[in-house]
Amino acid sequence: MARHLITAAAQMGPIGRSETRIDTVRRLVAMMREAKARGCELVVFPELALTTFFPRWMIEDEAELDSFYEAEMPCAATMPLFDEAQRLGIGFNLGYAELVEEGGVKRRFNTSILVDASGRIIGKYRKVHLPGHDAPQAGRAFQHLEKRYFEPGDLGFPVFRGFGGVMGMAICNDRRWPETYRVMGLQGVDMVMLGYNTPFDHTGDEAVNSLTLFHNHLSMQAGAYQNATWVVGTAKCGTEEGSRMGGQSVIIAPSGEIVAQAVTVEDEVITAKCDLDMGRIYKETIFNFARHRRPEHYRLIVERTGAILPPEG
Ligand code: CDT
Repeated sequence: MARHLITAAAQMGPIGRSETRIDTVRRLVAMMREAKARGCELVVFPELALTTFFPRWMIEDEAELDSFYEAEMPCAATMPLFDEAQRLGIGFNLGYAELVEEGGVKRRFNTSILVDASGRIIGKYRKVHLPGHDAPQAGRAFQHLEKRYFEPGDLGFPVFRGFGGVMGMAICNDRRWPETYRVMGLQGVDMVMLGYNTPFDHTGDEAVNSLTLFHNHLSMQAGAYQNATWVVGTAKCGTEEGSRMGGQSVIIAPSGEIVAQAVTVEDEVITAKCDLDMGRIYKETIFNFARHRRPEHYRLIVERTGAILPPEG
């Protein structure tokens, strides 16, 4: 029997700094309903989907900084999303800033969760690859202070059984690193869900910045194909508090082909009927890892040269 999973990427337009969780959750619920009306069983929301992308600012007041994080999930403000998921019988993947208190010490993560159709959290992931800086950079219109506001995820890249397959999560900058997909690929992942917030000015170099949308798809399409997995990439985009961010949310098949793509930079739901068995042909042939990967040789090459770079001269 084919394993079809009708999946939505629920792209978000900007969230203003003063927007409340209640307003934002209302937007998420509206898109969840639209996804359900289109027959979806799973909806993927963006990274940090409950607030504006606050790492663009240096925030010195701790109480103000804390206000962007969730100390509980669900809490009163996010409960309507869980209730609606349960009522509709639809699962979701949600990104948010997580605050944990351990022995009186605050720990902060850029987190996403996977919630099943009964409203139960069945998986959690904490972003491993944190871009940007830990201190403000001179001369920038917008900062990117993820290294200041989060610590690297400590959960690895786990996969979860659910939705008829093997499900994995990644968050934004993770999508640019082959290791992200490969670690999940080695665990037989069928679908990687990831949300992103990608400002166009993220490198400070105009030529590179102009390739922002190309690199967005390039990374995810390569990750999908090379690991024979579906990838659902969902943006928060548009001009948020003056910062322009890329959209073009996509659903990508294990062939590397884009099967659905957002055309606005606003709240927009895109859907696809994803055959979770579509990756099997690739997993059994060209990307049969057990037969064709040569990890012992990769290690030998690094050991012999003493480095990854070729020797000089
Ligand atoms: N949110 C996030 O990870 N954004 C980065 C761009 C900023 S790099 C300073 C990304 O890789 O899309």
